[in-house]
Amino acid sequence: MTRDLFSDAPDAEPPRGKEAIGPASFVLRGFALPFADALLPALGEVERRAGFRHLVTPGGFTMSVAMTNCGRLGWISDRRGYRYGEHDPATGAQWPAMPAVFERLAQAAAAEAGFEGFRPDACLVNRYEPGTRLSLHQDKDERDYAAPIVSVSLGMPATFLFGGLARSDKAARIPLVHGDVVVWGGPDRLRYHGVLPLEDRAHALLGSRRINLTFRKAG
Ligand code: MD3
Ligand code: FE
Repeated sequence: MTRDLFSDAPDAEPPRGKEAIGPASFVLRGFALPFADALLPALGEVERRAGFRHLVTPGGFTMSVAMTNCGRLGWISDRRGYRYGEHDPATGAQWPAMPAVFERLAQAAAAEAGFEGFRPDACLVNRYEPGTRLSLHQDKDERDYAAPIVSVSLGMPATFLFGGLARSDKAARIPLVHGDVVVWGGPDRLRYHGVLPLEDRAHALLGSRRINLTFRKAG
C-alpha cells in the first residue's frame, strides 16, 4: 500500500501537509477543512447581499466564471477595464464585510506559508460549474505585489494551471480539492495561471459547483 510523505492515515483520507509549488508558493492540503462548517453559512450571507454575476471583459467576452466579492474592496471588470472599487455596481451598495472566519482562515494560511500579518482587504469569490474555465492570466490590478494571495478551494475538484512570467511558459497542472488552500507570494505573484474546464464530479456539500475564495491586499 502506498503512503504519502505527510501522514500515516489510510489512503482514503486526503493528505495534510505543505507542498512547495514555487519559490514562494505552497499548497496547504486540507487547511480549510476545520473552517468549512463556518465558511459555508458565511458564504451564503455574502451571496445573499451581493449575488454571483458573470462579468464582461474589456474585450467584450462574458466570463464563464460567476463572481462576487466581500471586504472593503471588490474586483470588477466591464468594457472600461478591470479595477477594484468599494461599491457593487449591481446595487450601488458597499460590498458585504469580510466574514470574520474568512479573515481568520486567510491570515492563518498566510502565516503557515511564512507571510505573517497578512490583512486582506478584498476577497473575490469565484463560482465554477461543469465546463467553466479560467484562461491563463496574470493578476496585476492590486497596488501591493509584496502581499501574498491566499486561495481557498471548496466543492468540486479542479486542475489549476501554474505557468511562468511569460504567457508561453509551460504550465504545471496542480489538482485542487475541497479544503485545499494555496498561498502565492514573492516572485510567484505575477506568474500566469488559470483553471482547466471543470468536470462534473458533484461534491457532497456543494453539489456540481466549485467555489474559490481569493484573498488579496488590493488597496
Ligand atoms: C497565482 N482564480 O481569481 S486561485 C483569480 O481558482 C484566479 O478561481 C483561480 O486566478 C481560481 O484571479 C485561481 C488563485 C490565484 C490568484 C492569484 C494568483 C492564483 C494566483 C496570482 C499569481 C499566481
Ligand atoms: Fe488570477
